[in-house]
Amino acid sequence: MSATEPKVAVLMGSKNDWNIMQAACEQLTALGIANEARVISAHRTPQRHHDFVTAQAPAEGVKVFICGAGMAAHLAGVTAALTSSPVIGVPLESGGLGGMDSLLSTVQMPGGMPVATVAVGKAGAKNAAILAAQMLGLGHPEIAERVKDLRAKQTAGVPEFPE
Ligand code: RP5
Repeated sequence: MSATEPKVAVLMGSKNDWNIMQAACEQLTALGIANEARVISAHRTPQRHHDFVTAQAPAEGVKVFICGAGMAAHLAGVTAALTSSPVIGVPLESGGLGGMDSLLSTVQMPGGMPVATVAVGKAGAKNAAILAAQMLGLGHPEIAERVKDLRAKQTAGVPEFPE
């Protein structure tokens, strides 16, 4: 991967989120997009969060942030507060409320501070990666082509009849 190649940071609030968030990294890798997974908690490691988003990530060429968190999920929102790069939030089901807690925490951002919120859980992690690729594809035609290929293969893989 070259230094000028855009990178996606995949952040998660706990190492316990990795079993779901690895779907984002796998999808990014399948699309040939450089990615880096980091455990960063808005609540437990606020300094690590600040340093990564404001200094390390821009220096590494990160262009889009994907943030997965459960419970009182503030990771995506605080990331959005720290950067003007696009932030995609993946609500995770890790509390006792089936993901409704993290969904509302992630999606209900105040005006002026967007977080593109995707589905709860693994489908959301995968979609976050594809959405990040679509964003990067606006400035990188080769990435846009790979997204088109993915969609075409997906369409071709849907049978017309159940049996
Ligand atoms: C959130 O709290 C994390 O994203 C995780 O989903 C949830 C619980 O964290 P652990 O207690 O499992 O570390 O910050």
